[in-house]
Amino acid sequence: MEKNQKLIQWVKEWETRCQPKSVHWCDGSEKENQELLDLMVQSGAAIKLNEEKRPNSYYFQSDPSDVARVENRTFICSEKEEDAGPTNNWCAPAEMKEILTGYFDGSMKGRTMYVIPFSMGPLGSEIAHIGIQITDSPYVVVNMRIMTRMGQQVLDILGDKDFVPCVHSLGAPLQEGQQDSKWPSAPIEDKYISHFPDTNEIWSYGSGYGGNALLGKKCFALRIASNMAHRQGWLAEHMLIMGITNPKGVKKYIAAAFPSACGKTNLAMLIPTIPGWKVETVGDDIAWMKFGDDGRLYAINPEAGFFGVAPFTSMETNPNAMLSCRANTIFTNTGLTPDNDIWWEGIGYDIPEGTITWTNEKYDAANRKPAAHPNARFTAPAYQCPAIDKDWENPKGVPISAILFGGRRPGTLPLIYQSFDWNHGVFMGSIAGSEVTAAAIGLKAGVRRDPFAMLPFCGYHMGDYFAHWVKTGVTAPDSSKLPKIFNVNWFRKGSDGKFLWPGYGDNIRALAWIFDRVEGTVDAVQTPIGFIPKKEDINIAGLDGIESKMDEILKVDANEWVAECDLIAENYGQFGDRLPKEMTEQLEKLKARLA
Ligand code: O2Y
Ligand code: MN
Repeated sequence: MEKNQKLIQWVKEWETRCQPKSVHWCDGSEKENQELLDLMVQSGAAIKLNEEKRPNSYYFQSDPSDVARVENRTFICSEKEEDAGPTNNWCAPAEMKEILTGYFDGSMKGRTMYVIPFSMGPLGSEIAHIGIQITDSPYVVVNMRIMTRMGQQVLDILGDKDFVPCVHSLGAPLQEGQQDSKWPSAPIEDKYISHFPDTNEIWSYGSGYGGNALLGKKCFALRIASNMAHRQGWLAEHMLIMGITNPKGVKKYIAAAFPSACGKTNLAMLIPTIPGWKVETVGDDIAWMKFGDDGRLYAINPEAGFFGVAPFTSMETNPNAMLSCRANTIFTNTGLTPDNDIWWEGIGYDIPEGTITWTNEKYDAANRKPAAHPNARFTAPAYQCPAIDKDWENPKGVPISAILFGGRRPGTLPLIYQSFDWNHGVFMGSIAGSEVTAAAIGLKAGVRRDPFAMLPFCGYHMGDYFAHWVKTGVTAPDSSKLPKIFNVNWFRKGSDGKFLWPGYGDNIRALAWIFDRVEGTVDAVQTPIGFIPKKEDINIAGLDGIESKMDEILKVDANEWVAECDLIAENYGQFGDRLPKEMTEQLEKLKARLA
């Protein structure tokens, strides 16, 4: 059948190990997809939603113990421990493979083993890469069909070339006659999300949820791809990609990195509140970037769908996301209404009487349990987004003019500041983070640094990753064509504890300044931390009561920044001699400018 001998051998090896009852090679067809969905409806794993309200869409409830990525069960298994760095859990590859071989032994008994050929990136793009995922989860297959380009056409392109082998098992073998559960998975202590960067392999065991199981996303497109990019001289980043067109019809693309749960999907799909501006979406989560023949940095979205957070997505906060999931969508862990539609907190209308929660109980406002899990998701095809960019599948990618970093910072950071140069921009990325107040979730209160929003996703030593960014600036074919770098902070609060900036569609007002800086049509004020806008250059027309807040919104307080420098130095300490000297220099220069 297939001529890729490595692939055939590899599938055989895993079939022997996992002992499934059958093996199914996914062709990605509509028929195959429907058969899998029907199978899951019959088994009780899925519910078909109301065809009138939510055409061709399905509803799933996960096991309550399997609801999100599990960072403490995620491992980078590089040969040398020091190559994983202080921000990753490490285990020696041989040791991890021995442990996991034991777990995988017979792990697919009673189940079908699916072989999913998938492309991260437009088929045939020079920036794209092919993976093959083995899984015993039909839920994973139907999700991968939305999130990636999947099926026979990928095998046709693969030929006898290399691929990234991704193995996944739910870790729930079925004994003869045993009734399956609605969401099979293994207990938390038996879950392993393991990456082998030296051999480009992924072995994931015990979880059926999101980033743990849809291996093309965080595991491949970020943790393994960041290693490939490091070796090969490109960038694999946790960044949205958007096109912005100004009222004169000039268009530019930007990429933006924000920690998880900072509104990346909302920004990628923003509807501008100032007339004449247009935003179009290329991707909402991941960017792969390479220099093109013209010396500019080009980005593709390696994904083909959105795995978006449902709660608090509404026609008011993100109409484009709501319209993206209007049909042909998989919903996981939302509430389910009596007429078989979905509902979640913040959807913008009252909960219908008789709604069932994600834990399959009748919703009862009195017991304070939400209808949707806070990490409930919709898996929706990207082409359904009304704002999808015409070049979102361009195999060449789109040229990036600006890169943004950001996080949730109630103090210290102004709405926008621009770096003085590339290395200063790398420094800005390296110190990004969010302020954590939620001691309740087991984190120490304070600034949680999330460099480049890659803390959970950088598959190698973070110090080497900073050095890779520095090197990208040095080796760029034409340094004058490098993207300009900015930091944004939508989350600054006033003394009353309220957000100063309105956010959402009004973020275009900050993006417009960034656009004009890239165009070279607007001046800036030089401060110790970088260039900030002149107050009058931010368009605040139509925003009630904002004028009096603009000083506070753009404030750079030297005392706050001196304290920030101490925190940066403390955080940098963990990287030891792998911290590039350029970052230490940037910190010293910042201190000198503040003095
Ligand atoms: O909880 C999960 O498994 C999903 S995590 C996720 C999904 C889509 C986009 N970003 C993220 C993230 O954690 O950054
Ligand atoms: Mn993400």
